[in-house]
Amino acid sequence: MKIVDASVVVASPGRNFVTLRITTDDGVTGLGDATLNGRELAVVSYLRDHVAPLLIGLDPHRIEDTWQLLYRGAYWRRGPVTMAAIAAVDVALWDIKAKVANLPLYQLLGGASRERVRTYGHANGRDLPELFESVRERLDQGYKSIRIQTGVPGLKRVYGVHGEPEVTPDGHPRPLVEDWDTAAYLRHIPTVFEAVRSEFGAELPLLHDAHHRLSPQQAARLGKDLEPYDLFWLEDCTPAENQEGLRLVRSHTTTPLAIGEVFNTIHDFRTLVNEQLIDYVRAAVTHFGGVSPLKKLFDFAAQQQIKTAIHGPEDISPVGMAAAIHLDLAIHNFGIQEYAGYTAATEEVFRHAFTFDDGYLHPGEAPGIGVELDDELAAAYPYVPAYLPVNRLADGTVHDW
Ligand code: EZ4
Ligand code: CO
Repeated sequence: MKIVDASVVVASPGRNFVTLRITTDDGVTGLGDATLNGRELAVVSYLRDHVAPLLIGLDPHRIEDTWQLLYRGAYWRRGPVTMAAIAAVDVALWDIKAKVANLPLYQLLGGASRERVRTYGHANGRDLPELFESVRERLDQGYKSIRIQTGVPGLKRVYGVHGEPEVTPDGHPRPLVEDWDTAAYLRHIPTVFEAVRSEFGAELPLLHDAHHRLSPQQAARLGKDLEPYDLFWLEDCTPAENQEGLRLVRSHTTTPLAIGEVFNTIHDFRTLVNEQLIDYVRAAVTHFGGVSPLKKLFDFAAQQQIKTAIHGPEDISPVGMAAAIHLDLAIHNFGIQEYAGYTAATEEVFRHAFTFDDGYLHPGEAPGIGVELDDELAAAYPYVPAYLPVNRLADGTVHDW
């Protein structure tokens, strides 16, 4: 069996998605997600110009060898563009292998370790009434665990509470500018969790994403202040390139910690895992080089009683999400899966076997990862230039977003 084609489809059914399709001489096809929010076309070029020509003629069954060839063969290691491109190849090859075996991918990863995959959803609100309404909406949809994000008094726009996109006079989009004040945030968030607990009770698992905005000392204080509200986790409390910074946070609080959605190799987690500084590893299949390296990370994390929580925002395509759900079902140290859901247009472009029911996901029993891309429909949603927001302090200084 040989690879005869590797092509990239860019579609924007509500937001941009980049999908790789690999085709074999037997006519079997596999899909991989290569979406890197705000930098999509860099990965498109990496795949089209540099990777696709190398794949032609290779044996699609040699997944590990192809992964090593792309990772080591580039010489230039790591980074989100490279690792998103390699991820798309890895997942497309797993899709092909599982289709040829006539098995859903999770069966090739060891088979099911559970019946269904627990999820959490996002609740957002500018103020408490809006937030409570959002929580109720998620509960009505079946979610059993909920991430809480709110506005902060005095700030106009904060992560998770969406604003209007901005456009230059010549029509090119600009990143939305949000504003930030760490002191106001640290004062406000514990009052939000107190209110949510008194409205929704002690048992509802609650999460919060600090989105890389705090120093280790500030994160330690927030973790302590949130202890009475029994969080499921506090996410990305610091920009964790400085892994050693988590020692300070960890030594001051028992609030569980989750980190890793912007990481792209196991090396980014080395100190965090070896010293058991976090409780959940949060890398995405799409940004971490695929199912193959993510499984290695999860096995490494398991040795320190660390669980998994694959990144699953709206900007991971249903292809990347499907791969995640197969892995979630198969591994032993699964923790929880983030699942933001998709627009109706996205659901039409990407037909998927995975299901969301009563707050739980299941990958389905279709051979492969169980996703088909409708090219004709995809072509009706061309690429739309778009950026992630940026953050500035009151004096104009850029802050982490
Ligand atoms: O901001 O994926 O936990 N989820 C997140 C996401 C990220 C986006 C960036 O593209 O933090 O919403
Ligand atoms: Co996050």
